[in-house]
Amino acid sequence: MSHLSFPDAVLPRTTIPAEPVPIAPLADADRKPLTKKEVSADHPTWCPGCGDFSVLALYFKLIEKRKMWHEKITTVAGIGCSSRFPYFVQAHGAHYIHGRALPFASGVSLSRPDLHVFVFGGDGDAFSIGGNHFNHTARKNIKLTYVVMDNFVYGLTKKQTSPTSPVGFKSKTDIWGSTDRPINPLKQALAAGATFIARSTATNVAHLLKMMELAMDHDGFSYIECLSECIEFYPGAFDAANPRKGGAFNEVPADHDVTDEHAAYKLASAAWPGMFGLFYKANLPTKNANEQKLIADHRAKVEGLADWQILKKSFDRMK
Ligand SMILES: Cc1ncc(C[n+]2csc(CCOP(=O)(O)OP(=O)(O)O)c2C)c(N)n1
Ligand code: SF4
Ligand SMILES: [Mg+2]
Repeated sequence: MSHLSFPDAVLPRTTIPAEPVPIAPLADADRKPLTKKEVSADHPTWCPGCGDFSVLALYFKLIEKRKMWHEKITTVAGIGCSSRFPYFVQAHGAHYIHGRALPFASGVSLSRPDLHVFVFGGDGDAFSIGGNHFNHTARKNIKLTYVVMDNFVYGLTKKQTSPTSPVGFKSKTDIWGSTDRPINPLKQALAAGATFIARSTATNVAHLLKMMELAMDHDGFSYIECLSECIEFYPGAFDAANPRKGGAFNEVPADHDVTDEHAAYKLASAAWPGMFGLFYKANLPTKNANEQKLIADHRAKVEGLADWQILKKSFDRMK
């Protein structure tokens, strides 16, 4: 007996089936909603009191409420304090390159129609380095939800002026105060062709959750501008929008026609602290649907053909 063989008495008695036995997947109706404990990963490394905590907590709530399962949750971000988001979600996701979260998320969205992709990030990631991608993802109407946690500053790199910092904001890049007019993210989203535009704040949790649900249900590019305070480098930035700090949370008027682009633009021009709610929603074809149609049309043209016949057709076209 070689040292590699075993006497019969110690051989395992389990019979290995020739074919793996498939485990029947649980029907969605039989699955329990994921709790925060089941979907939260590493302990968030944000500063205590950072507005981003509440956005994360609401995302967990949304996952539970809308019965999203681990295999369907896709959270993408770029770089920044806010962009650490996917680290803290125990599911699929990517912490991608600075400003490039949207192209990455677009690829996921276009190739996996069964998923709803969420993208989270900051004002620098969205409107500085990622500004071009914001415009193109909006105009292409790629189905995903983008929540910009806007704190009017670069938090991760310790206080530089961002595209949304107000004139006069003193930072490491503008020690005498910024002289550049900030962008208005709502107007930019409208001009770029976004088909869902909402505004909320991390301090009004019921409102933000409602906006996230509406955004998720939108068939197209849904954008939420969410004020989220950086208590370290811009404390008090959003007090004017917080009734608990003596401010006013002015909602978009109930009679606002969300399909009216010009009315949305006008509302987006309201004086600081502006309005909160759904500004604009249009039902237009998504790139996802357009691409699926293109693929289906091409497949129909070559149905039943062998690979060599498809190749020959291509060569014939080139003649
Ligand atoms: C290509 C590149 N340029 C610059 C940086 C440095 N950087 C990291 S995060 C950041 C800005 C983050 O600001 P924001 O998106 O507003 O996120 P916040 O930290 O405020 O949440 C910058 C400039 C980088 N990581 N990569
Ligand atoms: S630096 Fe600002 S944005 Fe970053 S974690 Fe701290 S409070 Fe939040
Ligand atoms: Mg920021």
